[in-house]
Amino acid sequence: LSLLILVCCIMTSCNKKKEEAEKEQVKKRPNIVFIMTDDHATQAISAYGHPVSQLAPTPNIDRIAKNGAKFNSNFCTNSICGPSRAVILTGKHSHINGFRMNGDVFDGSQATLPKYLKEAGYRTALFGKWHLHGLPEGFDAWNILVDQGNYYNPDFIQGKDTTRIEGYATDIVTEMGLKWLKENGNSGEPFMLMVQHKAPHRNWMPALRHLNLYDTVKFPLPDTYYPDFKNQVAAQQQQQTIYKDMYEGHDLKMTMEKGSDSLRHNPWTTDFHRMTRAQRDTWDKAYRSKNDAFHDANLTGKDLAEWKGQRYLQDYLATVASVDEGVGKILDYLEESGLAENTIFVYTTDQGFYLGEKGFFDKRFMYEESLAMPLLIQYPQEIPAGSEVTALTQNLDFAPTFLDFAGANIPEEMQGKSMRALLSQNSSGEDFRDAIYYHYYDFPAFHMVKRHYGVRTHRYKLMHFYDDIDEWEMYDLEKDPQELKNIYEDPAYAGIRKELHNRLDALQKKYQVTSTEFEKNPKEKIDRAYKNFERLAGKS
Ligand code: SGN
Ligand code: CA
Repeated sequence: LSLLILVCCIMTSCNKKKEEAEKEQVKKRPNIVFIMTDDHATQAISAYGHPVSQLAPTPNIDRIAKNGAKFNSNFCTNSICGPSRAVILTGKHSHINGFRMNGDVFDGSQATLPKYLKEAGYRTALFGKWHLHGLPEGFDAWNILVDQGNYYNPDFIQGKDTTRIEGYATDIVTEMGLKWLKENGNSGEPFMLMVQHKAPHRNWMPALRHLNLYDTVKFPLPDTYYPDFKNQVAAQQQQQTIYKDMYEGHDLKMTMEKGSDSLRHNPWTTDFHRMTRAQRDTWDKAYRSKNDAFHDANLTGKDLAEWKGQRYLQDYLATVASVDEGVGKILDYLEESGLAENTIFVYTTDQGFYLGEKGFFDKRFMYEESLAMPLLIQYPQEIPAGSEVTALTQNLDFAPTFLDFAGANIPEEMQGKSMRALLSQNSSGEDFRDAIYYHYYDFPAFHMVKRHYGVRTHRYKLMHFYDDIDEWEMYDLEKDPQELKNIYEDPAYAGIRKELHNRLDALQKKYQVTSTEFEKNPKEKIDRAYKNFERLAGKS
């Protein structure tokens, strides 16, 4: 009997040791804090060096670049909100995960990053913008903004309840993330926390403390502010030009006349009407003198167009200020609590954005500003401080990368690649991928950017706009980084054009793009949409 007891004791102690060792293993797996904003242009992050961002710096976001890696050629696969988020969750292109455009409903039953991480023993949490319709799956805790979310006093969905929370969306979402971190960060299990802001999405409403932040700053407008769109038919027909398509009230916060606080064209009651009286009073007071100065100036023509560009940049960048403060708060907490060392900290946004390049706001096009996504990652244990990654990476690669770091299996069916080796070896990654594939579907829709797909290599880009037009565009990004000269018909580039077509065909084959992906819309539907948007803009 005593022998039996002895054997039992040894076995129990062995098991305990094993359990402890396993726990230790689990503990060592990195946490992931993923902060994603909505529509944050690379040009508006000072670590990327664009002149606009130098006048409106983002010191906290820049900390990540200093401590870790900055990606210089990171791109989305489909430059629009819901689709980018679906790609990030699944590691699969839009035509495979089924979420091609904003109106689609995400099939939540499919395998996703949080589900895989949960299986691997991670705790998972999500706060803020979801925008995939349906409710999140695979998260232990979540609280999401309704649809696009509102800047002031936004409605949140948690479980079955929808609740309006008084305050400013960016601050509320940051606090939700922090609270969860404080309660769960040191539980011993690894975790993934996703903090997803509305800012700096349209209609660019800054926090009350930032309403006058950039009033005295004159931001440089791009030298492509007045393009001629020669041989760029889709660009000729878009509706996202600052000085033609912004709503003077809703977007630019312009008032009817001097001394008045009533907004000019503002087709929705959703944004300003939900402010409390006190919030609205502070708001009106802050905008009154700058709006009155505008009325006094009597601007027309280019002066007016440029004034609008300035107002847009001032508001847009002021919404970024609270994002940056929030990032700082979360970074501070990770450092103070000792969690930073073992946490992969990611800052990104759902797609790029225009700050007046080609006269544009919004995104959607496969041109550089909206194709590019800022991406900064720090992880002191594996990523050398101050790294720069020039490999052609995509949002498609996020899920495989996080699973790789978590020591979990990367499912075969994921179409992206782990970027872990790029990060840990600080290799230039020239051979990581020689070309990326892109496909945008959301037409006819807001801003009327035509459906298109294409390929981008390190140096060239080829794209095809289809549906109610049939137009090819090609750019030499080394000679023409602003993509002003369409060289598709240029005989000097005939060889390269052929090569790019071959690459495109090969990528479509690799990613299983079938002919059903190129469906055209009925002409009546397109005509109706043009009319509807004209009416909404107050032009007819
Ligand atoms: C809203 C915006 C559009 C924007 C889409 C998609 N208009 O409709 O300007 O392109 O969202 O944005 S708004 O006046 O209602 O804000 S996305 O980031 O969600 O894809
Ligand atoms: Ca977006």
